[in-house]
Amino acid sequence: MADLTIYLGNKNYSSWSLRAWLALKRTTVAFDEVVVPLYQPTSRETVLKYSPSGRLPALKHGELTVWDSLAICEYIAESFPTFDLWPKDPAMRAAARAVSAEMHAGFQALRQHLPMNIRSSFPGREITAEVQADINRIMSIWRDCRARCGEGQGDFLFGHFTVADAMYAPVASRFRTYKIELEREAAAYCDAIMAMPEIQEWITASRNEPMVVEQFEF
Ligand SMILES: N[C@@H](CCC(=O)N[C@@H](CS)C(=O)NCC(=O)O)C(=O)O
Repeated sequence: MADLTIYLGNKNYSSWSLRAWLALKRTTVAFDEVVVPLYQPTSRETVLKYSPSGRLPALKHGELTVWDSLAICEYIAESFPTFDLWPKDPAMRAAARAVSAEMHAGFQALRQHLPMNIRSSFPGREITAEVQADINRIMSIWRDCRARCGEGQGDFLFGHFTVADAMYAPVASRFRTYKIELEREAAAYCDAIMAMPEIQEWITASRNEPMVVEQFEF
């Protein structure tokens, strides 16, 4: 049993869980994981054993519990600094934190209308003006981040993988599930995220989950 355990919601649906897990997985440190199937009659009671907010993900490190995806990413970045989960340059780091916070706090329309369903493909969903506005803002964020780090600096938002990529990875998955039309650079970024071995491992696990949730908002 590792000293670190991450508690996750269903891998197919829980975008917040994916964010924290991906940041942790990228460190290559050993950890255990526990998936709690959400939206079952006993889910809330089980989740509350691991997370005081009643929501997942949550991370246990020894005696410490950290809940909330962004707080977990921050904690992982601080605990394992050699993995450079934030950009080293202060200006880039500030930008990476700003776009991560914007994802964490926003894009309600996108999250509501295009929920994560990483193992599935649902082309042709109606894209409302609000959802399109979220998509446009996300493409603009990605363009801006890529412009800051310069040409030929790696495939991720700030060149190498950072927490910002963990925060936007479920968006790349949603864009693929719903076959969203994207500008070329955004499509290339989504391809880079979806090709990550860690994402492929998560998708394989999501396919092995028997549960299907019809009505959800993750
Ligand atoms: N702000 C939280 C949101 C966590 C969240 O909403 N988790 C969902 C799963 S993706 C959950 O636990 N839902 C269970 C429920 O609401 O009962 C975070 O960033 O971790």
